[in-house]
Formats: sequence, C-alpha cells, structure tokens
Amino acid sequence: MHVVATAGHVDHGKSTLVRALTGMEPDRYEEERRRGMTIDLGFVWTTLPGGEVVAFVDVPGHERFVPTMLAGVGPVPAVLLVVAADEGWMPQTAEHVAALDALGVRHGVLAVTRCDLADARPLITDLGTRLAATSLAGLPAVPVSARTGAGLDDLVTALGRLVRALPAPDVDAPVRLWIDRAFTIRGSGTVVTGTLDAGALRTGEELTLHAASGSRRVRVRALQSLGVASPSVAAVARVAVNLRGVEREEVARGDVLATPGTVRPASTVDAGLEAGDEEQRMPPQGVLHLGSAAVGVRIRLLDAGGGALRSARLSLERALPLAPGDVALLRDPGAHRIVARARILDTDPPPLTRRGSARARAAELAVLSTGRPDGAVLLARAGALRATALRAVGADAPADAVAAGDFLLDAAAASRWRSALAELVASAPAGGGEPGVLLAEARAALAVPDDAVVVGLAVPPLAVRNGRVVDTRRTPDLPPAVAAAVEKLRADLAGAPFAAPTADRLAELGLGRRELAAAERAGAVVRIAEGVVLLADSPEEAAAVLADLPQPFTTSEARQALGTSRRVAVPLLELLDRRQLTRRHPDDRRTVTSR
Ligand SMILES: Nc1nc2c(ncn2[C@@H]2O[C@H](COP(=O)(O)OP(=O)(O)OP(=O)(O)O)[C@@H](O)[C@H]2O)c(=O)[nH]1
Ligand SMILES: [Mg+2]
Repeated sequence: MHVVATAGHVDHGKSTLVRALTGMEPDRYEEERRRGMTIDLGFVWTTLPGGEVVAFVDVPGHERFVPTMLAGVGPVPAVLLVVAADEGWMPQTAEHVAALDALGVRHGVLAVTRCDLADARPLITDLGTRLAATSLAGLPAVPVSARTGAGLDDLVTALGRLVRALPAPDVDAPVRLWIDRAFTIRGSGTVVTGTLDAGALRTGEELTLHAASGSRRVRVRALQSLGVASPSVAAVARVAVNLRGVEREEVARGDVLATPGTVRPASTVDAGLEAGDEEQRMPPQGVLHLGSAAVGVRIRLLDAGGGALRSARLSLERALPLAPGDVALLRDPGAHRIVARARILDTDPPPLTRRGSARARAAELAVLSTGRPDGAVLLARAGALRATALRAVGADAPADAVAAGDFLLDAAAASRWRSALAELVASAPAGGGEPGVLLAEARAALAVPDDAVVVGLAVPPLAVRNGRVVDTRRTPDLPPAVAAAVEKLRADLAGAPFAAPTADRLAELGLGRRELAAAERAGAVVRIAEGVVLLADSPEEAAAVLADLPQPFTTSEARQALGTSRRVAVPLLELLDRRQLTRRHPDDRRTVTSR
C-alpha cells in the first residue's frame, strides 16, 4: 500500500478530486458537508489499474486548519498538490508548499483542477517556476476536472508512476506510529489510527504509548488496515490499532505508539534551524510540528550570528518521543508562517549553566550539522560518538569503528582505552571488598562519555559484573549448590524481575548470607539492601523500563512501572543513582541518564 496526502488552498477541489478518484467520501462529518469545507483529516483509498493500493489522507485547506494539515502530511512522504485552474497560487498553496519543502517532501503529483473553469496551461508554467526552488521542483503536472472527468485517467497514470517510484519502507525498523485519530468502537474499546511509515505491527504485541499524560506499555488487541482485520500490518500502511485497556480519553492526535525502548520522550532538545527567510527574525516561541503532533515551544538561539543556519535549544511544552535526525517544523501561528525547519541533533543535551556554554554548545552543534561530514574524522576527533549522532548528520561510520552499546569508538582510541582499563582493574585493591572497579569510576578514569563505552571496552579476560569491571581470572566461580539456587531464583523472577524474593523464599532456596555474598561476587545477583536481592542485570533492565516514562518521574511512578513494592523500589532507585543510570533531582524525582 502507498499513502499520499493532499495539499492546497481552501476550496481548490482536493476533496472533490479524491472523491472522484476513489468513490469514497473524505469529508466524514455532517458539518463538513454542510459547509462544503474540510475541517478534519479524511481517509479514503482505491486500487489503481496496475494493482497498487493508494490511500489518501485528505487535508483541510483553510488557513485556520494548517495545524491539522501538518498533522496529515507529517508522517506521509508523498503529496497530491491541488491548485484550482481558475484561482492559481494562493496563500495556503504557498504555506502548504513551504511546509512540504521544509519537510523535504520530494515525491508527488501536481493536479491543476477545475480546468473546466479556466485554461490550465499558463498556470502550469507559473507553478513550475514557483516550485523550482523547492523540494517539489519538477513535479509532474496534470490538468484535470473532477466535474467533467477530463484528465482523470492521466492523473491515475501519474499516481501509478508516483507510487512505483516511492522508496521501499524499512519493515524491520522500530515502529513510531503518530496517532492521527482516536475513537471508540462499541464492544472493542479504544482504536487509534495513523500512517505506519516504517516497521510492522502484530496483534498481541506490546507497545509503548507515549501520550500527554505519560508513557506506558499497552497491548495490541486487534489490527485493521483499510477496513480489513489482519494479524499483522507492515509499512507503508494506514492502520487502525485496537488497544487493550486504554480509555478513549487517554489518547489523542499527536500521541505515539512505539516499539518499547526505542524512543524516549524529550522536552528539551537541541536542533539545527534552517530559516526559509534569513531576513525575518526568529520569534522567541512558536509551535513545533512533527509527525501528527503540534506542541508549543520556546526557542533559544545558541549562536549570536545571523544567517540561514542557526542552532537553538528548544523547550517543548510537553515531552515528545523525538530522535536525532528527525525533521520538524517551527511555525509562528500568529504570523501564519513556517519560520524554520528544525533538524533534531540532540535529545538529551547538557544544561547550559556556565557563562559562554551556549556559544560552546553552538560550536559543537555546528560540527553535527555541517552537510555530510566524514565519519572517520568526526570519530577520531571525539574518540566515541553515539551511532545515532553520526547517522543524524549523514556521516558513515568507518569500517574499523568499534561498537560499544549505542556508541561507536575510534579504533585507535579503543585500543588505548582497553590497555588503560586493564591497568586500572589490575591495580584495583584485591581482598575482601567488592572486586574490580565501578563502571562509573572507570568511565571517569578513562574520560569516556558513557558507561556503555566502558562495557564495550571490557573484553576477556575483563568482564562487567554487577556494575563493576572485573578480571574474570581473579573472580571465583560459584559452588554448584549456590549456582543451582540462583537458577531457581532466576525462574522465580522470570515474569516479574523486580519482585525481590521474600526472606522465607531465600531461606527455602538455601541462599543465606554467605551464599548471597558469593553469588554477588560472582556477578550473579545484586543485593540492593539488607535482605533485598535481585538478578545482577536488573539495574540495567530497570533503567530501560524507566526510560520509557516521561522524565523526570517520581518514586511512586517508578514503583508502578517496575511492578514492585517500595521495599524494592527505593533501594533500587538509590542503586541506579549510584551507578549513574539515573540522576536524582532536588525534589526527589529522577531522570534516566542518556545511554
Ligand atoms: N467546476 C468545477 N468545480 C469543482 C471542481 N472540483 C471541485 N469543484 C468545486 O470546488 C468547490 C470546493 O471543492 P472541495 O473539494 O470541497 O475543495 P477542497 O480543496 O477540498 O476544500 P477544503 O477541504 O475546504 O480546503 C466545491 O464547490 C466543488 O464542487 C472541478 O473540477 N470543476
Ligand atoms: Mg476538502
């Protein structure tokens, strides 16, 4: 399936045209039909003569509904631009084209409609000139009349050519579905719809719902695409997702369904801004449009200079699941103007506290946003960079880069760090205390940006156990009885990893003080408080669950998300703080640190 959004000035004939193409009614509401005007997004579809299925997202043209238009085109990479032959280029033609240009939409068809009312030819020349400087340059133009049917066959042919030329979606990518409609179906509950632009959805799977009220795991009860139920739906598709246990009031347009653990809501981000018009001043606030979302935003320019390329810190009124590389629009709703295209560069930027830190940050962001930089040069300069950061700037990773979690390491730097780490662990005091070196200590000693880098550097005979880098040759193996007991504990915790066993259960398993101490030294379990025992990898697992929450979160929110009691949650959070997996704020709330 392919999805194409309409665009164009109010009343130019968008809905009439897709109605003629599909035989379906895009204006769903009585009020729309009474006023002869599209108010909300419409969804219709058809099968082209070549067999391709095309779904249209029909958008409103009225200037009041530009935010709705942006929600419709946001996740859709192809457009049917409609201009009435008798009216020509109008203000919302211009605004819609500016938006499509800023979003980088290159695929589409230009329909010059109502050609029964005026000669389309001079207008086609005029439109060609106006589009020449935009991403839509060279768009194939078709004169048509929805009234007489003239040119409709040519339009169908052009649409066939358009969809065959669209890039194939990555169906293995994680899902980030921008919700554009939410409603209730009697007997089934809440249904949300959206344009699935990458990845695939399956009935029964768990997703993270990122909504205004927060983020939580939800389960897919049923799926439909174009009115047909299906156990799975792959991109590109219009999809309706029936969610289990979600109230209608909990979801709205602009919310997101995502593969768990892949994106995390951010409310402060750094972005490279590309202003359409260099002369205009950047307003201090506006609305950020991305996917189907529209969120108020404060814009703080970081660089003092002018020009078309700026960098800015954006403070969003509400957290959105953004990723580096996302392209969003900044719009000044008062002035009816797209003020800039914002390429998200960093979704977890450092605080700007010191004097001059904004300027220093701008310099860093400039490196990230310069065209298509050489990945090897960037990596050699930094030593370690997040793979997503390299990808966001369009740089390829050098072939000899070393992967470490989310990071890529320069090969020479990695080998230097490995020797340094081995020395550090060798010089750690042996004896009764905990073996090896804390991850955070090693990170500081090596001056690498993240614990994940240390984990990637810890190759045999080094290993990471319980948040410490140890030399496995110096760490004892577990006695068989203890190993067996730990396996039983692992089975106990399989479904509920944070439900620490009771004292009775520990006794039953034969895990007394000495056995637990041995299991902890061997890196099998972690004692987070007196008598509170979890599996060794549970702190990282907890951090991953908590990363899905809106940040910062309270202890009670964390306790609920982890499905455990305060007895466990409180010391577990303190352990996460110590391991720098979380950061504690003065008001006792916490943020998961970036990793
Ligand atoms: N003569 C003639 N009239 C047309 C044609 N296409 C649309 N119209 C008329 O133009 C008016 C607007 O059509 P719509 O399809 O509602 O326009 P729209 O672009 O969807 O409008 P919005 O959704 O409100 O932006 C209606 O009165 C249509 O009957 C055409 O090919 N020829
Ligand atoms: Mg319409």
